[in-house]
Amino acid sequence: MKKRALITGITGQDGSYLAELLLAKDYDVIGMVRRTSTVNYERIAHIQDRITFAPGDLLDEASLIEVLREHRPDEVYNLAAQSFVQTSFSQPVLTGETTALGVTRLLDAIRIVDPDVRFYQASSSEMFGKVVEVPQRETTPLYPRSPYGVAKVYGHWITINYRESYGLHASSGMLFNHESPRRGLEFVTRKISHGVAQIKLGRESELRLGNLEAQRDWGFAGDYVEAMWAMLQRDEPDDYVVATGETHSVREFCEIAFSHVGLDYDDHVVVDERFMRPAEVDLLVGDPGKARTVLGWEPQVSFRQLVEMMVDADLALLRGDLNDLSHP
Ligand code: NAP
Ligand code: F7E
Repeated sequence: MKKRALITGITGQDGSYLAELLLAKDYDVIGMVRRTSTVNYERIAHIQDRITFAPGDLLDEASLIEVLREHRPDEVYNLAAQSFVQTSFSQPVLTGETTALGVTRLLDAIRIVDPDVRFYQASSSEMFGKVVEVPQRETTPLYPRSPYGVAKVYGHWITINYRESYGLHASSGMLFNHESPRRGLEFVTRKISHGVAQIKLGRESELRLGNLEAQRDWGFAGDYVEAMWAMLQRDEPDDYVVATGETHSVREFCEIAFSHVGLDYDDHVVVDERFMRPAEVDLLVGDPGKARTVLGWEPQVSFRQLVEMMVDADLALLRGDLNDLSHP
């Protein structure tokens, strides 16, 4: 019998890579999509005809119950969220409804429809925020620094609570930043790679950024979805940090991205207060030891390879060599 997986957030960066991975493993893939005024399937256009789409919204529990009743998945990957930290400061209540309470709605729908479903929650390194331990591991105390981080802490703990209260096979991936050519343009890595490509092609001259000293543990999204799948194949549900174990600053990302196309970031990057946050997460670096030992997971793409892959993809996209986001 073919396994069946439901992915919420299938139109997002991670949803597209996870759908590719599960299709390659011969799963039936059900993608939950919310109503939008225009279709936004750019990241999954190349696999769209192999996915079954199901209408639903994390804000509406009845729609989640309906999706589960109709499609009866074996595994549910909850990737949907209001995922942009900056927006969580201007829309804290919406962020809480989606990123925090949305997890409860989905867990409750699973409890009602089929408590044997295996559940993955997309937890985040933003939960560590103002870090109290370096590197951060599964047991590091949480200290979120944004409404997004606070909402993810809620989602993380409600997942643990449903596991302990109702015996659900519910696991959390505490994933550090992961990027790709399919990353949203508002996130700093893609903003830089896209900006570099625009400048290289003579369409822009400057790139306006916020805090260049922030440090992140950046990996490749295509590697990280492998860890999500591996967690749900374990007999016992659990929580895992997924990270590279290396940290780099936004400034370093700029240096490599600009120099890859023969430019100096100092000639083009302008610091702009508008992109600073009310409270910042200064340093993140994860310890992926448990994921390595228990899941056998290892990241394959290095920091430099990631930066160069993103710049090359944006150059190709802007030159018109690519017409969708199905690469790499
Ligand atoms: P993303 O590209 O922003 O995708 C978010 C997805 O959530 C989109 O498909 C979006 O649909 C969907 N969504 C938003 N609100 C929804 C709602 N009310 N109901 C149903 N769907 C909704 O995010 P990502 O980078 O792929 O991240 C995937 C998950 O991992 C998120 O939960 C994120 O918070 C978490 N995470 C990400 C990282 C990272 O570095 N990427 C690290 C740790 C954790 P539309 O296309 O319709 O907007
Ligand atoms: O910011 C700094 C900014 O928006 C990274 C989400 O996927 O990862 C992501 O959250 C850093 C911050 O990602 C700009 O201040 C400087 O320190 O790319 P970001 P994030 O906030 O780390 C976590 C793990 C998630 O879970 C989230 O869903 O870069 N920065 N200048 C800037 N950031 C942005 N966006 N734009 C700038 O101009």
